[in-house]
Amino acid sequence: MSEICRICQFKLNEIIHFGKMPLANAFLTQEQFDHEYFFDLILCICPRCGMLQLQYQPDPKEMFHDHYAFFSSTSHKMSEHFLHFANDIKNTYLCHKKDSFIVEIGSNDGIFLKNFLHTSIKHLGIEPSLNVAKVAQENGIHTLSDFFSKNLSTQIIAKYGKADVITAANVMCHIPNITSVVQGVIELLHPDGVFIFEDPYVGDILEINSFDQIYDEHVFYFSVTSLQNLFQQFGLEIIKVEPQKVHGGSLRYTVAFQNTHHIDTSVHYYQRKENSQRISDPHIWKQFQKNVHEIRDNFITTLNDLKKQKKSVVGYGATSKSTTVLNFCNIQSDLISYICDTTPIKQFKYSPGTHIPILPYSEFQKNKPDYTVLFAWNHFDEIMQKEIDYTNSRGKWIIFFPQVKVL
Ligand code: DWN
Ligand code: SAH
Repeated sequence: MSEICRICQFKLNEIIHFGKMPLANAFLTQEQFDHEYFFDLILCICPRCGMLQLQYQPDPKEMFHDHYAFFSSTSHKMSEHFLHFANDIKNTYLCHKKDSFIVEIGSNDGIFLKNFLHTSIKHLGIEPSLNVAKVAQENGIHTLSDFFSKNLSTQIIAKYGKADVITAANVMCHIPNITSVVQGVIELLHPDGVFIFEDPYVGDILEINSFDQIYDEHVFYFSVTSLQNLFQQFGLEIIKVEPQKVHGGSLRYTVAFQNTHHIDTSVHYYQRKENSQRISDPHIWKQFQKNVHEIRDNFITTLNDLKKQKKSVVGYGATSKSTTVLNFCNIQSDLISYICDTTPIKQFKYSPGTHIPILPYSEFQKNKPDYTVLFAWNHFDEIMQKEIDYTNSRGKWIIFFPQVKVL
């Protein structure tokens, strides 16, 4: 257990203890039920630097390996999101440079870097989960299958030189030794280069009660304030902050060496906002804790009522996030008969901890249920577009943020 802050070594304050949890992406077979791994999921805050973090995170090698279950390209909207992201970078930072080089940390199946194929921009992805990295490699995307760290950046420089842009999407918040990552970025980044990353924003988690963002892989929950505290120790600064609609509300941070770039007003805007919200104050999180318990009770009551009425209820999207909800609420297959998901590696397995069957999407198409719990709520627009016939034929959706609701 790490009861001290991973960044400033100050004693952490507990915000909420979710109880025992399995690994969010450890979908399993029946034979594996008896050997399932559980750990204590405890969200804490550092009263000194304001960084929210897990008290304990399982070993990264247990989570990211050669059978990692999340493939980024399962969402068309996310593919569009990364196309726009790539175009922004090309237009803002790379168009006037010759021989430019971009590195992505946590490149997964190549959803972002594919936009740099067939251009004059050199690219490299760093992705420790071998099975997803292989998909990228098979599509011609240069990918090194390893965990990014200070040591790795020395090897990258020796082979490819310094990077003009380093990106990371939904990755920085996964890495416990974040100071080694920042040191690696400092070494790898060209003196006038930029490091751009995005992650779910703690302000949105607080605002909409999205407690399902809290699971093993997400060791940190960033605010602008806590990140500034981190970066200033290393001679870096945030020069721009841009809100993103993806993953239930994220922020994109552009970071550079101190005094090399103009600081956008968005940075001051978020700092002031977080100050007035008192986002780093442990007391503010008491209300969040209350809301989370209320959502849990209402969700269980809703599902029990539907069971009494003999309604059919299934889940949509076997997300990592659903592992927290299902285990925290102890929901099993008597309340949700299966979860449909388009990812082959998850299909015909069982959800971690509460063992609900995961079935292919075709099952949902064949037998339309009365009620569907939208576990992939962050892809709401995309899924509503796709399922318009279900909704029009009186299929009901259950969502749980900011509170439990039947649509
Ligand atoms: O941070 C992380 C984010 C980026 O991705 C990782 N730690 C793990 C993962 O989190 P997640 O599993 O909660 O991500 P998603 O994108 O919410 O997962 C969506 C799931 O739903 C996937 O398994 C694919 C599935 N899906 C589907 O079956 N039909 C998704 C869509 C859009 C669909 O139409
Ligand atoms: N960037 C993608 C994937 C996010 S999921 C997207 O936004 O959709 C998190 C990814 O980070 C996984 O593919 C995981 O294997 C990778 N990852 C975890 N720890 C890492 C590390 N230390 N260095 C690089 N990648 C890492």
